[in-house]
Amino acid sequence: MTGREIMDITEEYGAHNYHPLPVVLTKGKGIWVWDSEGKKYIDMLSCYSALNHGHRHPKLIKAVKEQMNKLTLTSRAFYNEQLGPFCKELAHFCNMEMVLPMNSGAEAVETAVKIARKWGYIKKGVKHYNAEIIVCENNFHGRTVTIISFSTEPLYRDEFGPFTPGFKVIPFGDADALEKAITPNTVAFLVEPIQGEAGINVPPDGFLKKAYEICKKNNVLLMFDEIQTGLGRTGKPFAHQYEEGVKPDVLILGKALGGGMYPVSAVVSNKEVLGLFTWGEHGSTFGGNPLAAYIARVALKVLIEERLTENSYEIGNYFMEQLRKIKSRHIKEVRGKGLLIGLELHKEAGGARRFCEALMNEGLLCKETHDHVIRFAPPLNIRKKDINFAVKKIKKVFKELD
Ligand code: IF1
Repeated sequence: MTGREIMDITEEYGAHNYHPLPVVLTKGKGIWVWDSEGKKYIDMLSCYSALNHGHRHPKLIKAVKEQMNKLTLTSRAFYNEQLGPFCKELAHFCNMEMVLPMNSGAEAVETAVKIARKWGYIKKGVKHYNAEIIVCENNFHGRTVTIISFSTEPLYRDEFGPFTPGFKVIPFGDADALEKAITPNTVAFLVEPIQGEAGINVPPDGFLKKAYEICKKNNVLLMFDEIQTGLGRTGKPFAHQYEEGVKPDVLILGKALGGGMYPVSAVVSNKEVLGLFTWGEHGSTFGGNPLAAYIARVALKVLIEERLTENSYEIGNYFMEQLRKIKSRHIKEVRGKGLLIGLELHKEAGGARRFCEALMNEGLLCKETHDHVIRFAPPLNIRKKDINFAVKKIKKVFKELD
């Protein structure tokens, strides 16, 4: 089939819940992908940070093959040899005590919501069913009915009610609003340390620290959704580590935990919280299967061994510096941390989509987020010379579209 035919069949038989760039990818290796015509691109999206290790990392391929040749699924009706070591290694990596594995990010967020409510009833003494969870405007935590119930984006929400109650929304980055929103029924504050989908929004310095202190003082669980920002993406193992002394009660991970191979997500917390689940209360057919668990173990190992986090920090800072040097009347701001970078255009620039299309023609695959932000989030093992190549192309596009 030609690229055109593949796009047509996808639109004919696949639901139209996406609007992809007109490129059909057929192969990937490291930071590179190839389309159906053999054209080569740098992947500047990394599957929304699920490809922190790059495409088809050899050590991860080896892990998949090894485990596939041994055992793939067991269900949680039985033990398997990978789950325990995975939980231990991930807990240690997060400086926490316990892990509950799931598959998609949204499932992990749902799991966190459930355990926060249970903690509220059992430990905090909130009356059934009065538990409230505070979230932020412009949040993105996934697509389930409960999660979109507290989305503030009409597109994600409006046609899909009735909604799950029990959520309160405050402005992102506003510690005073958090303090005011807390009531005796508040069980948790759920927040992305950097808002990804909203346009790579970095909160004001000190916000996470203040949120931590406010939560401590009021006996409210602090839950960080680091599904997108975690595992080295922002130049620290976790984005919340940019602020000293901040320790979440619950950490929600996904995307890159699967090493670009397989969906793996997890809720990581302490025994006081995650220990409250008793058997039968929660679960998943695929969550914690030996294939997933082994892949995630190797994903963590590679992240550490190959210093992907450190590279993300160094190269991310370099990339951001270079982007800030680009002179164009269209650029409003370049922001981010590590290799999670947003370039915001002025409203008059005519939208980010046309820039992404022009970048695609130059061999860079980027995706706009909302209408005016171009996201740059390549695999974390990208090198300086690849960044130089990319910056040259980005400069060219801004010159041409000026
Ligand atoms: C889509 C954007 C990114 C997430 C955070 C939970 C989830 C996500 C912080 C849910 C997922 C995704 C999902 C994907 C595109 C994407 C996205 F386009 F919406 F803007 F990354 F920024 N928490 N993010 O970022 O995880 O259930 O999908 O595994 O929905 O189109 P999931």
